[in-house]
Amino acid sequence: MATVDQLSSQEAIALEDKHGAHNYHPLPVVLSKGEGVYVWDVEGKKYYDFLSAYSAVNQGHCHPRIVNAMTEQAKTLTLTSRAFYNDTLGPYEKYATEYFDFDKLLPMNTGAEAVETAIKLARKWAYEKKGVEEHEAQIIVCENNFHGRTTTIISFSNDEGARKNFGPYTPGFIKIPYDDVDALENALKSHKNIAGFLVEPIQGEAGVYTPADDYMRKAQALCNKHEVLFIADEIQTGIARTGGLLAVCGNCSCESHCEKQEDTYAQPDILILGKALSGGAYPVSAVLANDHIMEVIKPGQHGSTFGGNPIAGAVATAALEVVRDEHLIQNARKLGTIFREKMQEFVDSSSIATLVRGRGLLNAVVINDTEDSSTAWDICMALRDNGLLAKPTHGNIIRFAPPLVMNEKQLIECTDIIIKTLKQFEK
Ligand code: IF1
Repeated sequence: MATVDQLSSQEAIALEDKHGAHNYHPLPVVLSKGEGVYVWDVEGKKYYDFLSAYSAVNQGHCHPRIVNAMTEQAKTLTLTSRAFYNDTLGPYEKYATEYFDFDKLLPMNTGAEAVETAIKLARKWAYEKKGVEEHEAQIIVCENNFHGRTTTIISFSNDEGARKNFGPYTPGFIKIPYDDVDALENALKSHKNIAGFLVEPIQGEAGVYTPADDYMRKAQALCNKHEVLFIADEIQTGIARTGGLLAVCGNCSCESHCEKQEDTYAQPDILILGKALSGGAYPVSAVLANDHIMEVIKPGQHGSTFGGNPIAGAVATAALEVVRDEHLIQNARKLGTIFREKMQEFVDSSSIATLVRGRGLLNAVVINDTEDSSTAWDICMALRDNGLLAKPTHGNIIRFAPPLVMNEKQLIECTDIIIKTLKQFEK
């Protein structure tokens, strides 16, 4: 086979185009190296990464501690399957359950698998604990959700591209508007077979749509009242990204764990994690719940060949340690505030950017053009040329989510790049 290390960007793109399925439309930049907040393309040009692999690389690219945990484990034992025990899973489960304050963890690999796991868990709990009649369980979800791409998950999406011609769809989901406590209450009152309410604390794909500060707390209270499981998909928002250990923590002030502030804090019954659980080094996801819920799953009823494998346990433990030891929650909160202040100042006098929103270091800028225009894409191309990588979501919204190991000086350099670039598009 031909050596790949001398590929030019054009050649790499041509190869993917010819031999790969066209299920993505990437920004034309071919990356070959990453370190901390930076990535480099094959021609050696350096960029600030403002996507962080959709918030998987919160700890920064190739974090030495995570890479070391991974390579040491890879040299020792990689996979046993769950037919046998291994000596990293137990310690990892103990560490992670204490970290997030749950009794039990169920390990999977990708985010979508973890969401599937949560759905199965909630349904089984509804039949066996709540007494819902067989095959009647319903799960409430929100409009414009993004929870992954399995057949069941896209069944309750309202994104045409994600759904169309992939049917028949899995039944058992009720869709309500996001950030609407009354709609949730009505749904809970009008259906008696509800197992759970599955929700993103901030809707990432919908354009970093940030709900009212008390939405999560009120939703949780309603779920409790109606004996319905409150299921938080923190795959994108969790693990320091939004300036709390979890985004359900709202704007509470976190040290190594959340101070459970009354007005914003919500404790999910089922917590779904992925992405940054490994710092982007490896596909690691997890579902956490307390015993009275998790105990409905018995041997043979759910699992995965790679779930809970030794590398995953070693990598996830290191990734969580980095978040704690490097105070990434506090850094995301501090830098997020600076980012929004700087961008708001620009937005106030800009004709091209109309709005900045987000929490911690998960932010978005809304571009003053229609959803089907190419303006946001063109801006991302110009950002690329100016040394910063970001991606549009929903046509006219640009998401800005750098690794959380960024420092203040770097962030200000980045807001300067972003503002300078946006100014090129001022009408
Ligand atoms: C892609 C979006 C982000 C997620 C939430 C579950 C999953 C995701 C809240 C599934 C995954 C990713 C997948 C990625 C694009 C990306 C994304 F733009 F589509 F919405 F991050 F914003 N729940 N989100 O955000 O996790 O199975 O992918 O591990 O390429 O599709 P997964």
